[in-house]
Amino acid sequence: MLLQVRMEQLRVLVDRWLDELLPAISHCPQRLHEAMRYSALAPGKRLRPIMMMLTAEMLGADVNSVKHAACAIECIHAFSLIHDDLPAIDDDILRRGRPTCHVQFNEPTAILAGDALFALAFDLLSAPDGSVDAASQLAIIREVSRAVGTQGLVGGEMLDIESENQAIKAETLQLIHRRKTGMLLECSVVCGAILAGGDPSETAAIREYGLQIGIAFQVADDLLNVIGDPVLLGKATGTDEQMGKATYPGLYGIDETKRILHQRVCKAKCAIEPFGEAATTLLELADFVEERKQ
Ligand code: GRG
Repeated sequence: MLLQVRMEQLRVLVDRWLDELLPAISHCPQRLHEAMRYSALAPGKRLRPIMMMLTAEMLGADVNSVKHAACAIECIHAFSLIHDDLPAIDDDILRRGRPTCHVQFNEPTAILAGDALFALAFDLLSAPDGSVDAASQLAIIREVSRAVGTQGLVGGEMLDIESENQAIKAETLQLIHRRKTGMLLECSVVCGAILAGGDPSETAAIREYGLQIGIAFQVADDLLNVIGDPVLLGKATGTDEQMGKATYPGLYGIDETKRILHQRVCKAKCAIEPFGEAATTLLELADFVEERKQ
């Protein structure tokens, strides 16, 4: 099956799950629930849950078996986007082709919607689930906590802010990209492997795939911020330069950045070669990360 068709099937499934698991607007506090649903259900790629589902599938599990964890990761992603767009951080007005959460609602509501999505994520990860054993559930909670904390998203965002308008070294830039973006993508595939009962060597190979794809994804994001189409992306371009952000095109130029991106994608594909034909979709997904326009 074509990768695009499979991704679209899984995206629709994730949206159905999210619609079911997010609090209803009719429940109090209605405005908060409206803001949570506005951001979490906005048209995005759902790449992290899709990667988790494809990893579980590669190891022989049913995609439905990762439902709660997949939605938890997407809630955390939506949370990070809401907070990233706030006036105190990037001050963006457009996300996923729509006004950002604080523009559509207001700043306090956006902050609280992000916080509530974060809490919902851990509620989903820890919910009693007959199909997952307690040890695996604890392992994924730990994995997600680490991907979000000071060594993950939050720490990466802090380093990113501190690096604005500074001349930084290549290693620092890589660290920022790995933490700010890479860790949640890596965590998505590792959770998929844990939930599917992957053995330690399988999980290590999948972690390496996630690590490389995670960095590649942010390198591609840097490129798209320079040469991408804002209509396709659903957000403004040129913002990194305006904010004095540390980026790969800024440090290496466009051509070298494309070469680095290709190198990361090759490393990712190499890591999952041992899975043979079962890895076909994740291999194609690696190419998608390199070639994506949105
Ligand atoms: C505690 C979760 C948390 C966050 C607070 C604000 C912050 C710290 C971190 C920001 C992290 C961030 C927004 C990194 C950028 C990652 C990135 C490239 C996002 C775009 O992902 P896509 O392209 O978006 O998958 P869609 O809209 O398709 O889901």
